[in-house]
Amino acid sequence: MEREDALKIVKEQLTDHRYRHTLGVMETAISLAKRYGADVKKAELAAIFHDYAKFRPKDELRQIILAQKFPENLLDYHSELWHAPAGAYLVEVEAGIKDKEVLDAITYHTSGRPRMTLLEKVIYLADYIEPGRHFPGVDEVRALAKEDLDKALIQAVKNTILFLMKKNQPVYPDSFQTYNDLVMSQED
Ligand code: DGI
Ligand code: FE
Ligand code: FE
Repeated sequence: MEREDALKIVKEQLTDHRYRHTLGVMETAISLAKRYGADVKKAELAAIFHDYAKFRPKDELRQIILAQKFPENLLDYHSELWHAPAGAYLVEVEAGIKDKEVLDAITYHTSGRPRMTLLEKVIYLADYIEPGRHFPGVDEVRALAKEDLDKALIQAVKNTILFLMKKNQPVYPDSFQTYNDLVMSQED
């Protein structure tokens, strides 16, 4: 699917703010894909669709997670996690995206997972550092992203976990497993 067609589909699903975020993720994902050798077209497509389901009703997202056999424990954790896997399903059914690598990058863009693919890492990180993001610590991750994809990703996952813990919020186990897997894969 061409960029303009994909953007048109996604624009209808999002607020203006979220659409601008999507454009930022797209540009950032393309640049990370070029830097680290990921498939640039797949990165572009996954970025455009990554938040497709962000504004769907929670009940609809819950039903999709149950029906599509996504891990049910997702439903015990924050509903912010649901738009990622349910979004991948909706993008396939409603927008006709069939590419499994693209759909996986959408599925894991919020929690990550152990043994993330290069494309999944690119999308997770692009979502975190796109120019519209302003949370504490993001500049440090932006700088790391120019040097080392995994080190940047570790910092992003760590910041997210710490952010949740500071608010006494539960952390989805896959987020911890993502952190552990990345740290244990570091060579030094
Ligand atoms: O959809 P976006 O806002 O662009 O970003 P996202 O898909 O990374 O969603 C992040 C939100 O999800 C963030 O506000 C924190 C929340 N969240 C709740 N529980 C968890 C979680 N994020 C992660 N990574 N792990 C959790 O356990
Ligand atoms: Fe998201
Ligand atoms: Fe996003």
